[in-house]
Amino acid sequence: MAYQQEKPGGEIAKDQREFVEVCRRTGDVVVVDQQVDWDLELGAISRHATEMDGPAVVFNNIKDYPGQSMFANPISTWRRAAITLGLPAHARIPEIYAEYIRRDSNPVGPTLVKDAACRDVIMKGDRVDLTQLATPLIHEGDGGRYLGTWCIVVSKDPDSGWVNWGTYRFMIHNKQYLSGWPFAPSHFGNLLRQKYLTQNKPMPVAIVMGADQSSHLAATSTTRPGRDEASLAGGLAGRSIEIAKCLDSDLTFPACAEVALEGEILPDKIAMEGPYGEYPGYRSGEMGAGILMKVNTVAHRKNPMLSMDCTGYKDCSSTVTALGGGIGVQRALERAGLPVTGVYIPSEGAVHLFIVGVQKGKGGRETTVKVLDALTRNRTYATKILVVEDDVDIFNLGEVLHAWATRCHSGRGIFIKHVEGSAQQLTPCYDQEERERRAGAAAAFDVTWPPSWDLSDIPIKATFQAMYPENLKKKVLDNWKNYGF
Ligand SMILES: Cc1cc2nc3c(=O)[nH]c(=O)nc-3n(C[C@H](O)[C@H](O)[C@H](O)COP(=O)(O)O)c2cc1C
Ligand SMILES: [Mn+2]
Repeated sequence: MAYQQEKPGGEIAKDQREFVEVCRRTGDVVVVDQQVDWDLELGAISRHATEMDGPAVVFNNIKDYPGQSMFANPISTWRRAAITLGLPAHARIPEIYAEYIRRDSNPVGPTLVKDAACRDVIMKGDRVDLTQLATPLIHEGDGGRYLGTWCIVVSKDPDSGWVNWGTYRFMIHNKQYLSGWPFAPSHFGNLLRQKYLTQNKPMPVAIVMGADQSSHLAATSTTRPGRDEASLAGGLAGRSIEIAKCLDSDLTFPACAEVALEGEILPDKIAMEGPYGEYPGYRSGEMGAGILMKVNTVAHRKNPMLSMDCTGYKDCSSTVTALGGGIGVQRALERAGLPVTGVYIPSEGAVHLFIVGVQKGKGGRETTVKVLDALTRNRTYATKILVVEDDVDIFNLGEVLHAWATRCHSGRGIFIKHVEGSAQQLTPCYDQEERERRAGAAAAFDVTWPPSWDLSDIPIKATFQAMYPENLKKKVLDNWKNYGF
């Protein structure tokens, strides 16, 4: 299918259905009316589509689930990240980053409304049956059917009242229970441990699906604790997001969501969870102890359109982390006083490879080691960090690879740091024993010229840009067509 060059018109979709419509106009969604099986077929189609950098998919005809549909891979390409931010679908990655930064710096508080779109059908108590929602078995070998992937998980700090939105995976345990696996250092993991488990209190929680993409993008961003993701979503959308209260608690969620599950994490129970085909691009872990959520209320629209990320190599998770995460990392490095000019976390590197741009002449060993220290302090997601000078376009992987291969001194330009307690356990190259200790390592590559070198010592790039006089370059470009190109 050919992509259209049409502008999405600058408007930002207010809910999931509008977003699908905008994607339809730009060729960024395929609507599948043919029946597909929730048992692996839906997942296989979604996986193949995202690996091709292809369109998102709406499945309208899911075996055993008449009347329900599924929106898969909402933001797994840069085109759909651009559309989410109201940019033309063909916007370049640096433009998408710049737009995100602009919107992120202008948060807009949410508006509390009475009605939520998802109240057409309500199941409560014993009538709750999670298997009545069209939930796929996404990959072969998954521990179960994952219902929460492209979801917003709502929780609250009972002391400050801060409401946290995040995206964390949840698997159907049985009709009334879900099991989950929030990383220990996530906001949800922290709140659960510090504010509920230690007091043996159940934690109220809501999981919503099929909201507007501004809210989903905000939920997946890397923000500081205490920052209101609903206001960030408002900034990303350029308008106040309508939020509604849960039926059973005062948790608030995007009022346009198609499905809302309300319940509580039980402090004294664990449940088996995983394995799952995860964002590093591998099936990660074995079935292990996860948290257990009792679902007390299910509410959904009459013909709900659920949402999912077909997690794995080049998924929504690694794409949105490239955006919100890259900018979060840049801010953290700026706060640490480093001469950073940009951060790119390419989805091909699955959140393990961070490319950090620094001002020309301010690189070298000292800066590289400081970047390595800053990026291994709390959560060690990056296992490879490339520090490059700003004459290298960090968004151009070819240029970055060229600089890395040629400028990084293999004898003295590589720095390694071992971490204990902060490593990301899903990192594929860690062994079981390291995972248990949350131990790991990160390497930083100094891809900059030594600051001690004179300008005259620095090799000149053998490129069109660098090797010819300005007036000749201009002449060549002006005559490009005349030469016969
Ligand atoms: C589809 C998807 C699934 C995710 N699953 C998890 C998960 O199971 N556990 C987790 O801790 N983080 C998961 N993440 C990453 C978090 O969403 C991300 O770290 C985000 O910043 C969390 O918000 P927080 O900073 O409010 O904790 C997932 C992200 C996406 C996009
Ligand atoms: Mn948060």
